[in-house]
Amino acid sequence: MKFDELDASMRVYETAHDHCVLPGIYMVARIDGRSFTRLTKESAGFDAPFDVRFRDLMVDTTRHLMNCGFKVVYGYTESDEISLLFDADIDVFGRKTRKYNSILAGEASAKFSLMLGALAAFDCRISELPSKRLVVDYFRWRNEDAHRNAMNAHCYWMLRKEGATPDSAAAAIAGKSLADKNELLFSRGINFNALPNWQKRGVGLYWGLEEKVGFNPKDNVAVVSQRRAIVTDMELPMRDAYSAFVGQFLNGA
Ligand SMILES: Nc1nc2c(ncn2[C@@H]2O[C@H](COP(=O)(O)OP(=O)(O)OP(=O)(O)O)[C@@H](O)[C@H]2O)c(=O)[nH]1
Ligand SMILES: [Mg+2]
Repeated sequence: MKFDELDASMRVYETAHDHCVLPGIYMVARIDGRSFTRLTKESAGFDAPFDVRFRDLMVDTTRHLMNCGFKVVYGYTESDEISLLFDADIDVFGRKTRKYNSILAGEASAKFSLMLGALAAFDCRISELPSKRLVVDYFRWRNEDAHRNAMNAHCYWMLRKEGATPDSAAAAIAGKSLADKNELLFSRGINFNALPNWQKRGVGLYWGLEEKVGFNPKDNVAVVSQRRAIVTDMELPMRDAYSAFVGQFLNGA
């Protein structure tokens, strides 16, 4: 068989089931650390429940994903996950989900591993959302997941640090309401409301303008110009205010 024939006959097995997201459907990718419960505990020695060094690795990975060839209008990270909202009109790779999933998981794994100095891997999945309302609901979901995770993680690690075993700490929290968990923390002197917002709400990244001071040697004067840069927001709003905040990235789309 000639190479051209072989090429065409084999290529079909790779591409026949390629899935492309239809025009007009919003795409959101979620990239999640693989087995990070073990990674954060065993290999890297991160503080629990929250570690600023871990947060900054996730933020820097998010920034990298916003700069690696896909038009991302909003990035969001909490715990070991990253969500990316793509521009509504994105058409890179013909909107083939195979390319988005594999490239984003690969770029995140490479960037995070290089910064950590140890092997770390991420998976990736795409949500296909047919309305602005569902995009807002998606980000509300992850924002509220961050809040619940933070409450559970603070309760769990407070009990562990008091000497509870992993099983007894988990059992003590299971089935408790948010109010009960709040009380439990308060009884040990921890005011959940006063904890840093990035722990309870996650971190948002979006494009803004940054001033850059240059120098014009001809006229011997300083010149200020503006350029696009990624803003890292550690003080995200909650609930309806967060819905309105996410809505601004969909305006004009
Ligand atoms: N110590 C520490 N752990 C963290 C921090 N942020 C996230 N994690 C851990 O990251 C893990 C993320 O949870 P999951 O994604 O559900 O679990 P996973 O082990 O990664 O499992 P898969 O995603 O299914 O592969 C949790 O166990 C968190 O405790 C942090 O700042 N410090
Ligand atoms: Mg994970």
